[in-house]
Amino acid sequence: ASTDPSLATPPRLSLRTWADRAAAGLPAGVRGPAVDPRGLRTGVVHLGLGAFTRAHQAVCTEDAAAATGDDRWGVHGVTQRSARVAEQLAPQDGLYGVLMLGQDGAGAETASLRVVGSLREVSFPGRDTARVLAALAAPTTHVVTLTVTEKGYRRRPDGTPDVTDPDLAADLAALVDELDAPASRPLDDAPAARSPLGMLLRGLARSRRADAGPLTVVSCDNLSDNGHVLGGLVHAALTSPPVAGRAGADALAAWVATHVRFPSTMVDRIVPATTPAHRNRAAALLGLRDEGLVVAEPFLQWVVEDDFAGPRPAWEQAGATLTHDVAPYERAKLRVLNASHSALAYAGALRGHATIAEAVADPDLHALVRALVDEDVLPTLVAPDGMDLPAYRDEVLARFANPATGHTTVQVGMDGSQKLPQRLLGTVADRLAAGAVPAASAAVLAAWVRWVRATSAGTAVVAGRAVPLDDPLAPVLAEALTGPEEGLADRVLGLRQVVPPALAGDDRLRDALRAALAALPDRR
Ligand code: CS2
Repeated sequence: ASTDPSLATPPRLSLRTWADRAAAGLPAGVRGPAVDPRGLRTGVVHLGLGAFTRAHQAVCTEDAAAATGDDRWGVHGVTQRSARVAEQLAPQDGLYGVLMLGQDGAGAETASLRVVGSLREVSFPGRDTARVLAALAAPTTHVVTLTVTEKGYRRRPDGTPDVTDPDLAADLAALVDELDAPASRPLDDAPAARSPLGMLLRGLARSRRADAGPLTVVSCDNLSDNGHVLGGLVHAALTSPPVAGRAGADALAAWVATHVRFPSTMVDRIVPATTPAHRNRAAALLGLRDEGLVVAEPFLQWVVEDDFAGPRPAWEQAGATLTHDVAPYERAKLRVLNASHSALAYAGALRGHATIAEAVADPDLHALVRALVDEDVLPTLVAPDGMDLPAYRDEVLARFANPATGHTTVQVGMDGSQKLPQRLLGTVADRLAAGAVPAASAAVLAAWVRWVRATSAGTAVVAGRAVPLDDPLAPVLAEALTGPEEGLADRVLGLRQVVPPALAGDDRLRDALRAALAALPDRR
């Protein structure tokens, strides 16, 4: 039987198939790498090779290389726990597409695709730790970037690293072993790194040992003050047990203090999980199958603290803002965008809305977000240079309303215990300190609590599917937050891993949360 050739799976994206495709002429809306990937050397190691960095930093880094002709800035991407992304990208020579989905002025959907070539090497720690450590210690590596999500930092509420975390503990043991090793001992049998912080610390130790020169470590996660948080974790890990007191630990801490910088950054781009439908759509545009495809809205923003120990890509030539003070940008983004996102995720999912776009179109939820931003958040912000905060709010809500990306409430709702302290509880603390009761923030907290209860009880259903609780603290949350209504607000505020002590004892917050929980009963 003959098969219809139009139904055959198209060939896989790679340097060769891409070159053939480009030679045959590209359709409108499809473009290739801004630089020839084969000409790039590796100057950046990225820890946490998820979808976000592929749609954000890797794009800016490529554009910076294209704008300057500087070929030092290929990226070596390192996955976290799974080999999947490495397996998707290795057969594609690191090439992947960014499918940009938006809306034109008349509300019609727009789609374009860009193949990115800045990712030159891909590693999976379970297999390639020695290779990653060597890359971190290479004199040609000047910048390490990270997107490892909030939970990836293994940070205790007091800002110190959680050395009881088994993965970090294993990495610290490996670090101690290497610090104790005589300079003559070869280090090529390194155990696999299990945590991003552990990989970084071990890489820094190797870098010092190799006298590889200065290094800049750039956190690109949604943590307030992310650079200082990461620098603080590195410092604390090196100056407390089990590492402190080892021969070499003090020297390494001192070397880090003089050779390594940890600038803060604000990153922004909505990047939903890639679905099979997205892949089919990209294949239709590209004529090639792309297993590494990522999806993004058209918007992209990056604000980077200009505090580098050595050379860096000229990201300012690729649309990034280099500044001496990232904090006001970061705070505005976390408190306006991310807090509203979480509000829509929890309140939306509880109402059965599958996507953020559906949730923000629900008048009650739109009103909740407006109250959150206008009454609680905006009074806590100082506008960064040239920024109009109400206009920023409107732009954020318009981005949320873009239905094209299909960003889901369930995706944004995951890891609430890690996200809410960063995006919501700072606002709450500031409003209480100013003598105001943040009622809308309490309503968002209540929505999270209802979502935790529903997901742990198995009664959360979105788009016809039961949704489980997806949170690294799931057992703790289920234990504390399920059960009787009586005392629920106290149990929420008593969550030490989530709620800082100053808020836990605040009667005004307790009353506001009680009222909010009463107004939003469990759904059955
Ligand atoms: C979202 C963010 O999933 C989430 O928690 O709020 O990933 C958000 O899409 C990005 O921060 C946008 O820059």
